[in-house]
Amino acid sequence: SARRLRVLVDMDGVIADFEGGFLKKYRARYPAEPYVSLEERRGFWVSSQYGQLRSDLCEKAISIWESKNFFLELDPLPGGLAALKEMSKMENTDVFICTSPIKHYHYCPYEKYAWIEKHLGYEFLERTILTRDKTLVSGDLLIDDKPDILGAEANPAWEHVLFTACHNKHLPPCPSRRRLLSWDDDWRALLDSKRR
Ligand code: BVP
Repeated sequence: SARRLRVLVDMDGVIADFEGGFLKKYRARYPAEPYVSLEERRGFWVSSQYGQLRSDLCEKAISIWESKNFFLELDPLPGGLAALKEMSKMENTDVFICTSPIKHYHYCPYEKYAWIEKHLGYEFLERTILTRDKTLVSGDLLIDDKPDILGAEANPAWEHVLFTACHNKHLPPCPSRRRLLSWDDDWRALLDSKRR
């Protein structure tokens, strides 16, 4: 069929290692403070879990991703860059990175563009969407590690496929929600399931 498939891929927790980068820099900056290991992570919001550990740790956590070079220096997650590059070369397929920058805007939006240019090339900036509301973006698939993706549009065009991350791997199985366990999982079959 000539119909093109549009795939939206989240950045933090899907192609960039936000959780690993956070924990490494938090422990370096606050070596005497308690922390949450990746095994113990529950819930999407790192800041909430640190705030529950001890109330003052919420703002200490936030200080990490509000710092210069936090987003720029995130490591790529295994297989993510290769998957995006392969997807972008597939016939009848349009791939976009769809990511929500933090509202502390001094570094994050710039560094997200710089990270994408560094790891995927300048041309991929043409395929980059920064938005705080992913429900307004139309696509066939949204591959994202955040369990609840809400916004102004109550019925988004995409099917949200939950990308497994340390914070969501313990959620009870939900029959109506498909998962991608990692980039070693069969993402090609997932794309094919949406073609017609
Ligand atoms: O830019 C990331 C980090 C930030 O939210 C954005 C999530 O974007 P998407 O993955 O949905 O595209 N972020 C912020 C906080 C706390 C803020 Br207070 C957090 O705990 N975790 C987190 O990822």
